[in-house]
Amino acid sequence: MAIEKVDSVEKKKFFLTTPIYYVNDIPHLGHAYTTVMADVIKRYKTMRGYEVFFLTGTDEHGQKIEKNAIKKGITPKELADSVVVRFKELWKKLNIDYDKFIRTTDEYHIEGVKKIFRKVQKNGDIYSGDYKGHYCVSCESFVSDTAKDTPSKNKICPDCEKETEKVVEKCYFFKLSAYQEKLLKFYDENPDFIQPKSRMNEVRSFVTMGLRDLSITRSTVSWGIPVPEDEDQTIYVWFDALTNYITGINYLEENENFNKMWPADLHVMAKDILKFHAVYWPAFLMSAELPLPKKELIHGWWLKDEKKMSKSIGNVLDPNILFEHFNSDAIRYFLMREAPIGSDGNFSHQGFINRVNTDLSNDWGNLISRTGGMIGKYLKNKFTGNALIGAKEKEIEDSYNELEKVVIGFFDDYKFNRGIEKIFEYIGKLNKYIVEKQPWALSSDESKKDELEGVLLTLVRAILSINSILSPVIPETSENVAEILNNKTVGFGWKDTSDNFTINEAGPLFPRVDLKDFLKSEEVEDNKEKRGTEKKEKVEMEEGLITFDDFKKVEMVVSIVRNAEKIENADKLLKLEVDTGSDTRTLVAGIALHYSPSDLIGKKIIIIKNLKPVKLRGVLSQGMILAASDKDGRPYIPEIPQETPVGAILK
Ligand code: ME8
Repeated sequence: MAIEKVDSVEKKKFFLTTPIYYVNDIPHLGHAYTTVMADVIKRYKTMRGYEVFFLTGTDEHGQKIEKNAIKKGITPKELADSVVVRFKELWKKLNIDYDKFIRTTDEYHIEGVKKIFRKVQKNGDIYSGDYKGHYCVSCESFVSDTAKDTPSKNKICPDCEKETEKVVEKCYFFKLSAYQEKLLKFYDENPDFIQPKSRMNEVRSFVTMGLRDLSITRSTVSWGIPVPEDEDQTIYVWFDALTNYITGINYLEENENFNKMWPADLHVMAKDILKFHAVYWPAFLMSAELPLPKKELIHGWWLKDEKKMSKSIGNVLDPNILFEHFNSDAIRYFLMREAPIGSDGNFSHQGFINRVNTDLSNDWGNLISRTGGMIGKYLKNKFTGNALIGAKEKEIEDSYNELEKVVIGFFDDYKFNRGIEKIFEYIGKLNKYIVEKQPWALSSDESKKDELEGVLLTLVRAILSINSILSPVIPETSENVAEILNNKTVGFGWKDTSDNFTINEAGPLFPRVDLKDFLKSEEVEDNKEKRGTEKKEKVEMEEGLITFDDFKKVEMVVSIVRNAEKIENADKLLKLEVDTGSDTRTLVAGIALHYSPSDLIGKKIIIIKNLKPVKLRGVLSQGMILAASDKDGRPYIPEIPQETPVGAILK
């Protein structure tokens, strides 16, 4: 296991890239997956002591973009400019901390591509000829170099199964065939170059079958970088695009920074573009006398309705829809937790919501709010420094240290789903520990005060420790939790925070989302225009009325009052601790003139659970008690039959 590396890697550089995405369409969940993964890797590697440089960007030349722009009646550059904004906006929303965003229409890139082209030419690997064969515009790929049979009419692309175009044109070829043996030797010497190994085997057998020389220019496509000294042709989009990995770190000047950063430590991508990265790219680099990337991490596809999510199939999910209900961490978490890196994942709304509600709302969010609630209730948010740390508490610490080693092992291997799974097993253990220790029982016995403090302190330390190793995946939440627990210690190790400190009160971190609401918003998205007109017609008739759907937005649940007390200097206010069946929370109610605390303790009430929390007299009220009110404002709390279960929903 790689844990020993922690100190030895200090200040080593780590150059990390995503593919540069085509600007023929707006980003979807598949693009988000790769980019979130790279961001998680950046944050994790930074924690491990590396100096990380993260490059992403857009691929803007080629026939696909040219055709799309013509269809839209705009120039390719106009199309690119509008789509680049969409990518950048989404990366911002998803908290992607890239260091550089490269566009292949950037001048330094264009000059850098010309430079490597000249270099490869000078080294004798480029010759002119005629290409006769088929071209897949969707993959931007010469089909006859992957399939050796004679191209027939309407040949189907073996990769995307779309119809190809017949192409006969003058071009320059790259002597790919001359690199077959060199590539096989490189794979033998670097068996970990491609992860997972199964993909390495695919690459090896593809190369073993024989490589044909590759056309690296086009004379029928004008939207591209002109070939140096032959402006009738443009450079093939893949030769142009792959070069971004070096032009993005200043290959043009080949300065100190370039020499420090290159070779890349990790190229991340999906399996659709493996051949370009594992065969063509190393061959181009060998020819240009540059070192080869150290590793390529190949993940699977997000599928929808069992098919690869892709624009041309029309089954893409725009992550912006998810933002209507979830924050960026929920989306990041789902993507990293759900699919094992090498396999495909099928996206379903149900799967998404279950994962987020179960892990983030119930397990992680609840552990924090429960712990915070108890510290507020039993310790008035202040530890006194008398915590008693017993054997059970020591065991919680030891098992965290064990867990951390396992998680580092998985994360170093980019098996994020496995590492996260282990973290959540530990979170489950902490929730059980609360049940076993029963802090509520300890709190009613004055002689057990130090033990109570020990339990709550151990929970705070465990939460802080977990919070730190989860931070690459859910960075925003991690900052909020550190804020709540008043401790911003980062990095690895058990967070042995001082036992004399105060904590801040917390609102819910991941409010639960109802599947029906979630699905409804997608429907709304699909039928926006239609609904717009319907709405106008109905609005006059319906003024003042609410729909059943409006009503359903209000989450009302039967809860039980566990504790009630007066709020100092506020005659009308009572502070209630209520158990809602899924959590314990604090409410502030303006009923103190008519109900005493003892009237309420043990009483079942109805609360509105999804009301935005507000602070009243310094106390955070997370919801509202339902009560009738007469003309003088006297409250009447409805009686709930005693047998009604806590957590029952009113509908
Ligand atoms: O291929 N599931 O760009 P591209 C998972 N410009 N990942 C997916 C996905 C899905 N359904 N769909 C897309 C190109 N991706 C070239 C790359 S690099 C020098 C040039 C992700 O916009 C995944 O990373 O088609 C895949 O490899 C990439 O987007 C393809 O993006």
